[in-house]
Amino acid sequence: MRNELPDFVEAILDGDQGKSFEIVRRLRDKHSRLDIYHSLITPAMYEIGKLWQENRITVADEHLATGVCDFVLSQTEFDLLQKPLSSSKPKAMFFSIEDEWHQLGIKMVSILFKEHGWNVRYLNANLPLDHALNNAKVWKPEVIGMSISLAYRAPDLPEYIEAFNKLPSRPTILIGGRVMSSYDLSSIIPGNTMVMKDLPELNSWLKVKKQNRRDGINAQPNTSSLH
Ligand code: B12
Repeated sequence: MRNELPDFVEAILDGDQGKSFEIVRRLRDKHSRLDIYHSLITPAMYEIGKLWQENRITVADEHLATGVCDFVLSQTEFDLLQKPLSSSKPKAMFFSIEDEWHQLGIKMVSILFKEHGWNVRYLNANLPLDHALNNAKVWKPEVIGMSISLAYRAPDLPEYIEAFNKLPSRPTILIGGRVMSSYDLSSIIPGNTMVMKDLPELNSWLKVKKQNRRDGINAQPNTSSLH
């Protein structure tokens, strides 16, 4: 997929939805969603970040590229259109914490959960704790996934985790995002939280979960990724 990366970056910077989508559509014949998210769209957005940081593109260019990526991501979700809640499927909710506007990563995570047969609520970015908590109390998801990109937002994470840990439904809490893959935050993250560095790690966990469900076992988190 390395060959397509420069063309994809150019297409999103041009605001060219057709070309960007066409690149992804062609790759989808041979590659999984996971591969496309991990090896094309994520590195493309990191490259946009680098160009932005080096002042080689403007904020407007970066916004345009983000919008096209979001469009392409939504297209990859089309064959997973969710039917009304299916009681046989487990539930998972996802969001980025308050004042955290980065949302492409958590959107990818939510789509991968759908692909693995979950009922998903994707609550987008910038979700204050009380609203997240209310939704979790009423909907009772088995998994709550949060994303964080900005290092300065990390100090708020423990408050979210502690609040979800007190829920009687005892959800599994997943945390990921740029901050989690770039820094060791184990000192501020409560011990029973699953911190994931990337999508392949998430995908392995989802596979184990699926297999355990088939076997009638309630999957225990992989202790290697516990912090
Ligand atoms: C696009 C972008 C924006 C857009 C976001 C729009 C949107 N709708 O998402 C906008 C313009 C809003 C924005 C604003 C800002 N941004 Co910005 N942004 C970016 C950029 C270029 C790309 C982000 C992105 O989409 N990446 C692609 C996704 C797919 O990657 P990801 O989030 O890491 O997710 C992957 C994994 O981490 C993982 N993952 C993510 N979440 C989860 C969750 C779980 C449960 C799991 C399992 C896995 C997982 O899976 C994903 C797929 O591989 C990055 C550069 C970068 N390197 O990321 C900067 C970047 C994140 N931004 C940065 C900054 C500084 C800002 C601003 C403060 C700038 C400003 N001065 O205003 C504001 C803050 C706004 C706010 N309060 O949130 C810095 C952060 C630096 C830091 N140390 O914290 C970066 C790194 C740019 C830079 N190089 O300086 N930004």
